[in-house]
This record gives sequence, structure tokens and C-alpha cells, in this order.
Amino acid sequence: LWLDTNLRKALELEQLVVYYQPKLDRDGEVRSAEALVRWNSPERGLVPPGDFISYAEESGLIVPLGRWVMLNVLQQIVQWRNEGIYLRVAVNVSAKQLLNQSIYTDLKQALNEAGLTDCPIDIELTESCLIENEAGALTLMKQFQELGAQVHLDDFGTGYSSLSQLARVPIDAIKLDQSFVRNINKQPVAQSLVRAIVAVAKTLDLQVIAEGIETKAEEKFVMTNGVDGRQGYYYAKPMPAEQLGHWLAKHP
Ligand code: G
Ligand code: G
Ligand code: MN
Ligand code: NA
Repeated sequence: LWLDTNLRKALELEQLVVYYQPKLDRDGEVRSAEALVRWNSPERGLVPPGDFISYAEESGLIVPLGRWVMLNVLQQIVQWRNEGIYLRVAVNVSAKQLLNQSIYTDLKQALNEAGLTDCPIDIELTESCLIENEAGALTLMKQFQELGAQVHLDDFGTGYSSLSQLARVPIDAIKLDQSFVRNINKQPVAQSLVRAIVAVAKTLDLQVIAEGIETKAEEKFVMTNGVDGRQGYYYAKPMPAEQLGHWLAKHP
């Protein structure tokens, strides 16, 4: 109940804030960042998305919340461009948002409102999106791609994923779940799994992004095993937009 009244208010009162975590390409350049929403609650301080996203999904609030995130991110992209910073931003979209097909029209409308003619947004989806309404999800994924958004399969390798699924879904990249990276230097089988996933992805012309890189050793392993992109606390934690501007200026 606290969440219900207050999350609604949070949306109206603009208490949500978008943090950004940079992603490094193979060459070390940062060309995109992931948007991760937080709630700046006057009563509870900075509330992480894990504490309210599933509630937002159950209550349907995820739809206006997702619309707000999309518009806020595009406004930030425009502001960055005015400062000479060119970044794509990956936005997380949950299964409920795909069931309600407005997410695609919301993106198109937000691009218009932001005055953008290109689409610097990528979409991160989890495999649960495919389970809940596969036909609808596949159609939307193709529509996103036609608009110029890349579609990334998030948290790949957890839950119900199968490698054969990769061959039949319209995606541009997979984000290797953090649990693989965490185990790289503990379990030899994790190394084999990463190599196998990368091999299949290459055959299908998919990029592989490793999440949750925390150490130099983890970076070394993914870089020497064909991973295309990397993200994690080793480089930067999610941070407010302004801070990312400063971080980028110092990033070698
Ligand atoms: O930042 P953190 O690691 O606490 O994020 C936890 C989870 O919240 C992640 O799985 C992420 O995908 C999800 N999340 C963050 N921001 C958004 C958002 O804007 N929309 C949706 N649907 N999920 C988000
Ligand atoms: O499910 P999704 O991948 O969208 O969520 C990403 C989450 O992982 C975010 O909440 C982010 O804060 C967190 N995260 C990002 N990098 C790292 C990392 O290096 N280590 C850990 N433990 N969490 C991370
Ligand atoms: Mn994500
Ligand atoms: Na993920």
C-alpha cells in the first residue's frame, strides 16, 4: 500500500531519477550507457529499482514509468549532444511493457518530442519477455530494429535460455549474465560456457556484452575470449547523468 500511493506520487512529482552505467566497446571506447532508474523518495532516500520495478509491473504503473524513463533519457541525450557528447542509451524493458504494445509508440512519440530524427536508444529485454507472449514480443522486436534501435537480450544464460533460441529471435546482442563473470575464476566450467556462448553468438553474427566485470582478471578473460562489450563496477557504477559527463571527460 505504501508503494501504491507513493510510487504513483513519485511519477507525478518527478521523484524518479535515471542513473547511467557506461559500456565499453572492444577498443575501450564508450559509445553507450545503460539507463537504470532510481526513486529519490523524500521518506526513504534513494530506492533501487529492485525494490519497486516488480511492484510497478504488477500494478501496471510500469507503463507510465517506462514512458517517463524513455522521454527523460531522450531529453538527456539531446542535452549531451549540445555538450558535444554522443551516446546511445540502452533502456530496460520488462515483459509487462511488451504485452502492452504502447512501448513502441511511446518510443516513437518520445523521439518526436525530443526532436530526434535518428534513434539512439537500444532496448534490453529478458527472456521472460519471449515466454509471456512470444508472437507479440517478436513483432515488437522487429519494429524496434526497423526504427533503428538495437535489441539486446539481457541476463542471458539464466533461467530458461537456450542457445537454439538465439537463432530465431530478432536480436543484435546478448548480455551475458553477471553470474558467468562471477564464476570465471572459480569454476572452470564457467570459462567453457562463456567460450561456447561466444562461439554460437559469432556464428549468428550477434555481439556479446559481458556484465558485472569487477576485476582486472575478469576483464582479461572476457577480452581474450572474443567478448565485444563490457560493463561493470571495475569501470564505473551507475551514476547520475551529470556525473557521467565528468567520468567520460576523464576516461582514457
Ligand atoms: O540498478 P540495479 O542493478 O539495481 O537494477 C536492478 C534491475 O532493475 C535490473 O534488472 C534492471 O533491468 C531493472 N531496471 C532498472 N531500470 C529499469 C527501467 O527503467 N525499466 C525496467 N523495466 N527495469 C529497470
Ligand atoms: O538486470 P540488469 O542487467 O538490467 O541489471 C543490471 C544491474 O547490475 C544494475 O542494477 C547494476 O547496478 C548492476 N551491476 C552493474 N555492474 C555490476 C557489477 O560489476 N557488479 C555487480 N554486483 N552489479 C553490477
Ligand atoms: Mn539491463
Ligand atoms: Na543484465
